[in-house]
Amino acid sequence: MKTTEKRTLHPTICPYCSLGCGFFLELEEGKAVGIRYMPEHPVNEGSLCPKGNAAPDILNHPDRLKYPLLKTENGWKQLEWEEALSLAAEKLGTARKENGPNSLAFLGSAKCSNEENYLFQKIARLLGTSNVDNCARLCHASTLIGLGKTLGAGAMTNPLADLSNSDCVFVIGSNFAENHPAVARQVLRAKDKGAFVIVADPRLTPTSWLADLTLRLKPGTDVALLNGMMHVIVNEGLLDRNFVREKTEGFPGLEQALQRCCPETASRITGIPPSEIIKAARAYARAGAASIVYSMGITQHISGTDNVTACADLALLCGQVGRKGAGVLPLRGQNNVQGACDMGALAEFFPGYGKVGDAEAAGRLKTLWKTDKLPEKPGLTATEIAEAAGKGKLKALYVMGEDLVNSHADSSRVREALESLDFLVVQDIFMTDTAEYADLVLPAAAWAEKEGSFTSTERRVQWTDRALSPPGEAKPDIEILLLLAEKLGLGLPYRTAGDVLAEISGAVPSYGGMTKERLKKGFGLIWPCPDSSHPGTPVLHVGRFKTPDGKARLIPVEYQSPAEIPDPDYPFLLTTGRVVLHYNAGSMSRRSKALLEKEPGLFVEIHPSDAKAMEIGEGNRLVLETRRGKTEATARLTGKIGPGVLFMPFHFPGTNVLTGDALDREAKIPEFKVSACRIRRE
Ligand SMILES: Nc1nc2c(c(=O)[nH]1)N[C@H]1C(S)=C(S)[C@@H](COP(=O)(O)OP(=O)(O)OC[C@H]3O[C@@H](n4cnc5c(=O)[nH]c(N)nc54)[C@H](O)[C@@H]3O)O[C@H]1N2
Ligand SMILES: Nc1nc2c(c(=O)[nH]1)N[C@H]1C(S)=C(S)[C@@H](COP(=O)(O)OP(=O)(O)OC[C@H]3O[C@@H](n4cnc5c(=O)[nH]c(N)nc54)[C@H](O)[C@@H]3O)O[C@H]1N2
Ligand code: SF4
Ligand SMILES: [Mo]
Repeated sequence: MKTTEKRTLHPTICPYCSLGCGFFLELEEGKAVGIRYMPEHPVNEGSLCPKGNAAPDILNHPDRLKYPLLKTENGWKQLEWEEALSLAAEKLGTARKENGPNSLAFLGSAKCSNEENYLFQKIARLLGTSNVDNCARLCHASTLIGLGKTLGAGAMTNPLADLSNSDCVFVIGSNFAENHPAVARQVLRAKDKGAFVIVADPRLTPTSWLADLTLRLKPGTDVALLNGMMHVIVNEGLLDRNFVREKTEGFPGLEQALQRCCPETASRITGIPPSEIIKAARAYARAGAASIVYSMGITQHISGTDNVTACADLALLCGQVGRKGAGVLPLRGQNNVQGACDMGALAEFFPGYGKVGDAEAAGRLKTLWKTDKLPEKPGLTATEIAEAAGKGKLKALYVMGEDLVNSHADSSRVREALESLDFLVVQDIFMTDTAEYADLVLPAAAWAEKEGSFTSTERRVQWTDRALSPPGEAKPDIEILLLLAEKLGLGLPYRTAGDVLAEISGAVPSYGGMTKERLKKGFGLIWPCPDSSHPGTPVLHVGRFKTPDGKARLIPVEYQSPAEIPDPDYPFLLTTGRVVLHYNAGSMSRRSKALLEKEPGLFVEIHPSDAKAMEIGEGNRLVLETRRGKTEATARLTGKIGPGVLFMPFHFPGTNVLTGDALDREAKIPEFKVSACRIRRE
């Protein structure tokens, strides 16, 4: 802890996105009064984006939840913790006894620490269910599956700073200039050294301004683009034959499948001229070291897993992985989504990605947890909970830090599902639209009000200490969970986050060498860090892949069209995403005056030619309608999207009333990036 005259400086990590930028909170008389930059931090080197700069607003906001609240006929009633947790334990226990453990479901939080998510999934599994998941299901579930089956690990292969060593950066479906701003610095450094940057995105975004080649493909056509590029690479002999022979399996099958997708075919599907597909293929394959950077434009489709698989195939074909400057970089979303997944807050994975259903993985965990019973089948994913609740299969839901009413697809269905539950607990730092449906609301401490570890997108595990006290009677999630476990009779033997981390290091092999003391030194450790003398592993897949036989898999995939495409009734293609000033469903960023003043409400981008044809002017109120529902937004005219396409952020309530719940068959991620929509002036 550093001190200035009156103020104390407390090192911390940004609570918004997955980059894990560091800064100092300025404290005065126990209150957060500002921030101070941390130039020595290896990720952000001092700078922060607008959300990081506004982070203290979260801590000080008058809306913070301060007491446990029970819903009564006369509104919310304040409860003592003792009463609140007894009630939660009793209701969970009753549902379990009357309807079996799988009538319970648990949504973990990518905003909470590793220790909290580990405990959360442990409680669920000790109660007998694997119905535990987190928002990665809406985000990078396709990465976990797609990179898992090709490379053997569903995580970023190289650290962010290594992007500056790439000779070619292929950005596909990522708008990092707005959503992971510190990444832009590394790409600019690569450009300084002469790197060629390709950006494949249906929209022109601030990231596009970094591009030497811009590929404005039709939404949902990435497999065709990637197959078209690979076709060129194979036919022109630009592949890395030695790498393919020595380090991969499956080339003949891929080679054969690629013959069906020449650049002309890819062009018909994507709308990109064949010459540009060829140019991109040559630039990527010929580069000494090339990286693929991708994010939601790739993952949030019914073909999300296929998209990710095709990205991995491209990298493998060209030997562009496992080296300095050569890698596959899925930019993760939330500040601890990587960690929530590593900790097993996932329906189909135990901590450390042992598969639920695999007897050996279960055996190891049973020994560690000293239990003779664990769920044998994968549970319901976050995206299957609504349906199960609607059918009456789910009776009680415990939500720790997720605003599913505004972040899951088809909000009306989510609302109905929440209404049909016998019991809903929501543990959050603010009263969200989801919490409004709860029977019991539990007030949680925010990141700086507790201690624990958080894993960033580059697998960097960092520890933060408590800087200040939570408001009112709010408690750290870890404390709430430990008290609840006691009431449930689960008898978990920890007192602190450090104790939980000690168990994590036994349960998750890549965290084997991590202790609170080691994480606090410097800027954390990058997993895998298997033992106490291991320095961490910034670059994955050097020498061998993380598959059982050490070889990567080349897996062919075929283009399939999105679940819903525009038709005469719903002629527009609506795509949804993000802007720099707000964050996800907005519970945090909409509570910052500085952010809200600059971006105050829901808008929809429309191409000027469509606006003209429909006599829509800048700032007009529009009604948007899909097969799921209707919402209103303010029109913004821009040529940055194509004709026939609409773009909306989901930072304000309303957007997900429109989106559909068609799921990727393997990863169960919804297709947030494509819906058929119609519009009219209000
Ligand atoms: N400012 C800000 N930063 C954030 C967040 C936030 O809400 N606000 N959220 C965090 C989270 S949880 C996440 S997951 C990340 C997400 O970060 P990103 O993935 O960068 O976010 P998105 O805006 O959802 O989508 C990225 C881009 O994909 C493009 N796209 C849409 N459809 C397609 C397609 O079919 N193909 C291709 N190639 N591109 C397509 C969009 O036009 C968009 O520019 O950001 C994190 N950081
Ligand atoms: N249409 C559309 N929908 C999308 C997407 C899209 O691109 N388009 N993207 C999807 C993606 S990638 C994601 S990741 C999801 C995100 O979906 P959510 O995870 O639901 O989004 P957030 O708004 O970040 O919600 C996090 C919640 O955690 C609370 N919180 C913050 N800190 C803490 C804490 O320490 N403890 C507790 N208990 N709670 C805390 C916040 O107040 C907030 O209510 O949205 C998805 N939804
Ligand atoms: S880039 Fe991400 S981690 Fe860094 S300041 Fe912005 S929101 Fe925070
Ligand atoms: Mo995300």
